[in-house]
Amino acid sequence: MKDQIKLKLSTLLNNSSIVIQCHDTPDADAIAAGFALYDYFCSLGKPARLVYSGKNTIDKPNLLLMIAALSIPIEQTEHPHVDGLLITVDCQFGAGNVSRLREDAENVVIIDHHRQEIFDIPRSEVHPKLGSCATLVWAMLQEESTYSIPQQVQTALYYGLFTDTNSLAEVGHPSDKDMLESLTPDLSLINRMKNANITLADMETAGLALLRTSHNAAFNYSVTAVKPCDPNILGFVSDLAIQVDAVSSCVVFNTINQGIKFSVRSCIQDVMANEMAAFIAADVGSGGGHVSKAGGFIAESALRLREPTLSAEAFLLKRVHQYFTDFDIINSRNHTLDTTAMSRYQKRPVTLGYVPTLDLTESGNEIRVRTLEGDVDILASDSVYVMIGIQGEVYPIERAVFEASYDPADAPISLLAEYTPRVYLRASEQNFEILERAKGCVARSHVSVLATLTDKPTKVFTKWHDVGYFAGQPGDYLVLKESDPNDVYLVKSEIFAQLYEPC
Ligand SMILES: [Mn+2]
Repeated sequence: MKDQIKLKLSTLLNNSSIVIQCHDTPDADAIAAGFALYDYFCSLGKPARLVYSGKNTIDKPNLLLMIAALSIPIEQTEHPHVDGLLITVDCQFGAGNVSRLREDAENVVIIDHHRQEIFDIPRSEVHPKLGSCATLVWAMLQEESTYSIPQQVQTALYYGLFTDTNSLAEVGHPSDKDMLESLTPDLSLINRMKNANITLADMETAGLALLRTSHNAAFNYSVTAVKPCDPNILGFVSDLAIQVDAVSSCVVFNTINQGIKFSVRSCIQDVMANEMAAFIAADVGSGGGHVSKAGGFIAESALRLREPTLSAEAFLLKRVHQYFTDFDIINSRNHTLDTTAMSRYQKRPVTLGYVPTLDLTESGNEIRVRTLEGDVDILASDSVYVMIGIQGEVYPIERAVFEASYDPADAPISLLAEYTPRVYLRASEQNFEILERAKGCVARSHVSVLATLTDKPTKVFTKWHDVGYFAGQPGDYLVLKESDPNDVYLVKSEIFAQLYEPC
């Protein structure tokens, strides 16, 4: 995470005053992220204000409780312009869900985790894969050694992620997990807020939504539209829908806050909820989570550009149906690929990383490696090594296979990864970046493969993974190892040329 953040908060301290603005009709995540920034600046003696605008005054019981119990000094303002630095959190200055507190875009900073829709503000930190804006601010605060996060701010950050991910059910990004493990929130307050979250009107909305479910019997999916309400209702309805025998994956959505918020659930291997959520939001928003529960958000403005005449419901139904009809599914153990149409390539001598598991901990101990794709648990043993690919993917490899396929290399390892994998050792309560212990290695070049460009979204069930699959977009490469025709996998278009060359 930290190598992805360009803006250091301490560089903003030279402004004489700072206004932090949440989106209109603020939610817990916007308030939490704003409050953490407010506390950071104030603790370093910088005058700051935490504000929101728009016609709706905060009135949800859980938010009122959060603000009172954590002493969050948020104010509603209609002042048309502010001096000093303006930071918009959980939203983007100039977008439709946040009132403009200033005519020009000068001295503005954006800190947000939605899909980028404003491109003319140079100081923007926009990370759409994160579960909450609270996570982003937390990661930025990790870079500030002069500041340690007080407990009421920790509680706010925790609650921001909690409410943005359907009570943590849809958490998927490794940085979200890192933050959860590092915080010590006031759990009794979290519990009180959790039980003041849904109104009687929300409950009635959930009941009505259940009557408006459309079901597809060919693919066993359902789509449910919910009237505007608390986003947690989406999780509640989808958790119920997935229990129906004729439903093996479902999408529940509503339109709020200038966009579409949706939850995805799946209980079958052929559909990973996080990957389905990313597919639904592709080009118009962001989606993610984990294999059985996920969610996402689509910005109204992006949807209008792409599909000017479709309603939100029609768009959702179209994308969901596309998801079930567009994919090629390839099972590597049992495929009928036409290898005569594929070209021959060999592996380039790229430096990968490896660590013998006994360099990390004693034999028999559990090693958890946290990656962008999820946590990988490995048992330490003399015969198991850990491999680290150039995109930060991590997988165990038999020592004997490693020694037959790779040569040690002195060249440094560099990753093109959004998140540098971390090692968690429960036995000794340590955690650190895996690259600190990794050595370099290079594949022996005699490995040759057959590969072809895909022209459709493709799911590949590899021989290495019993659960789940790899999902690729058109333009990715489908690769088959010549020495083992059952070893089929996908390589992202942007890294294929770095890993393989024609032969
Ligand atoms: Mn948010």
